[in-house]
Amino acid sequence: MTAKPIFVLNGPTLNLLGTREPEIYGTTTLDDIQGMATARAKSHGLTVDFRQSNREGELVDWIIEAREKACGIILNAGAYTHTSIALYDAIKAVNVPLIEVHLSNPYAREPFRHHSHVSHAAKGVICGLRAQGYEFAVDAIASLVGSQKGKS
Ligand code: DHK
Repeated sequence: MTAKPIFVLNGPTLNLLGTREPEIYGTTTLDDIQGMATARAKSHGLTVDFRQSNREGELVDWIIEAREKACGIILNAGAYTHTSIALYDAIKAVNVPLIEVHLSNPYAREPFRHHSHVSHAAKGVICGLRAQGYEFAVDAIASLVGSQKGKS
């Protein structure tokens, strides 16, 4: 088993999942998503360190922390996706594979959501698949870090 966890980092307002605009984000709560990501990671012989913050600087600190402590990063930066050069710079500064996730499909929504600073630094992007996108992101990190569990 890889010793380092996958950091799963969630940005602003994602703590309200389940009741926040359910027609866009679904009814799955962030606790539910944590459980899904944890179970999926376990199936690959991996673990997750799951966090949420409404503060940009805290997300930057966590990405920098991942440089030493994580095997990969899954990031849903919420609205900071579209505004934060600080997050872009932090991702570029760490040599850890990062998968960007969104519950909704930002490209099918308002024009201000069509640009992502995170995408420029991400290894891959998963959007529009709601909570299941986090499971696919765990699969992607497992593949990128060469997890052997489950391979025949
Ligand atoms: C979540 C948010 O909070 C929005 O600001 C993004 C993203 C989309 C999501 O779909 O998970 O635009």
